[in-house]
Amino acid sequence: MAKEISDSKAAENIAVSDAAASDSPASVRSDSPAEVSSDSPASACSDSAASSDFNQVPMANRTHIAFFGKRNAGKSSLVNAVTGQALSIVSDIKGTTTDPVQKAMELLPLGPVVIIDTPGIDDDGTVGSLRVEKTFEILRKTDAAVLVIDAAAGPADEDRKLIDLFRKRKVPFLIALNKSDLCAAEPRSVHTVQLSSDPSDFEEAISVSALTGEGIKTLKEAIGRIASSKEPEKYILRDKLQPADIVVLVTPIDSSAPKGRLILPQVQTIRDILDGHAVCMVTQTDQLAQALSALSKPPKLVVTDSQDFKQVKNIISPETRLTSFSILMARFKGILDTAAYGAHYLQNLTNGDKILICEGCTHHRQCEDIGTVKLTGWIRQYTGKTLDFHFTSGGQFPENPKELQSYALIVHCGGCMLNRREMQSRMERAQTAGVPFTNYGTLIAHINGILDRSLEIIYE
Ligand SMILES: Nc1nc2c(ncn2[C@@H]2O[C@H](COP(=O)(O)OP(=O)(O)O)[C@@H](O)[C@H]2O)c(=O)[nH]1
Ligand code: SF4
Ligand SMILES: [Mg+2]
Repeated sequence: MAKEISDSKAAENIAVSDAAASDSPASVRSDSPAEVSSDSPASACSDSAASSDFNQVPMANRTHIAFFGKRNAGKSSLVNAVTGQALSIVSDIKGTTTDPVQKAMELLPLGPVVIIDTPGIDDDGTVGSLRVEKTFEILRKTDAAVLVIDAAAGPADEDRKLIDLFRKRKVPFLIALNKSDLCAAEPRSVHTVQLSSDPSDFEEAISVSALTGEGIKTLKEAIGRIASSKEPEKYILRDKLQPADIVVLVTPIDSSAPKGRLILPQVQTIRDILDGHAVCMVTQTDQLAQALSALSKPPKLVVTDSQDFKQVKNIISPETRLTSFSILMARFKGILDTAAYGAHYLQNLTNGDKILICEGCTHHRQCEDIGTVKLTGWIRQYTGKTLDFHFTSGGQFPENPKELQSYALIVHCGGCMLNRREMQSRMERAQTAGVPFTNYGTLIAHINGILDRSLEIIYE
């Protein structure tokens, strides 16, 4: 239920409400690194309401707003003040926030967001550096960042490093100078933070106090502004359809399909087609021929689960456009061009090459079955080479360019649980390391000789 933010009476137009989902412990706090950085499989992929409750906006489609800064700057206190909820534990003991804490909620007028509180970036020791690494994992999926600086202490080297990273990665950010109640400075809401001796090297900062509530309304408005300045809305398919076009979706329900429901890419595609006022028919592969014969005209497009590309290709007429959910997801996440290009690298593989297969979450049996069993078999059969397959899942994705360069090819799942920024960050890391990057659907279409056909609907 929506409720006014308690710390600012004036913030009538900015309200928060819980996504029903996020009361699940997994989505509030998650202790596994893989879970934290991948929107938590429990919350994203399987049973937590955070995104498997399809009445809620999936985590991956929410604007991710994260609070960064040194330990004790007041990040947790500010997260609590901005959301009007006691999400994070506040303490003067350094390092109290040990894992990123994230919560899906409505932040009006912005809409569905995930608010993320991170551990400090100045943590030391082995455990400390693991926490810092988790914080950087969060940065890879951050759509808008708030850098919290203790106003009394001023900016430190760690803050400057973070600002460099925000700038390099083009993450919109703002600086919150917290604990203004402790400063005797003149009462202005906006200050500047000098970052180096170069007079032009500064950033504006908003003066706030999590303790007194001063500046919180201004901060929330500013967060709304930077977060909504992100890219325009992206579509899965609807911009390629005319009203009343017919799209047939082929969704095999086998033993590896989740019980009693469809998976997220299928549900999202159905919704997107309906949003475009087109007509959607859903069938299993075995009933596809019957479904097609019941139509008075051929469909505009058939979308299939990638693993049934071959069967579906043999059932439909050669003139009918055909693509897969995974290819549509690659487009939605902004990686399709690279994925289509990368699929051609199969031809160049040689014996002993290492292939990295990445899954965006950990708990999806259907994808796991495709990634670890079917896909590896198809690649071996197609190339005729002896290949060395490696696997990652959830938040794991190599950061180190040397490690990435040890792979001849990276094949990623559709990434339905990862937000666009995270998928693009993975793709860019592979590109920077010079490693071809593709995805399941694109690669399977290539193996079946129908990649060009699968891309027609998108590039026509
Ligand atoms: N005076 C004052 N203290 C604050 C303010 N914000 C946070 N603190 C205190 O600073 C300490 C660290 O806060 P916390 O939110 O846990 O910092 P974090 O480590 O950055 O998450 C706690 O003792 C808070 O009560 C503020 O605006 N004013
Ligand atoms: S496509 Fe990737 S992220 Fe989506 S359910 Fe499958 S493994 Fe998880
Ligand atoms: Mg904290």
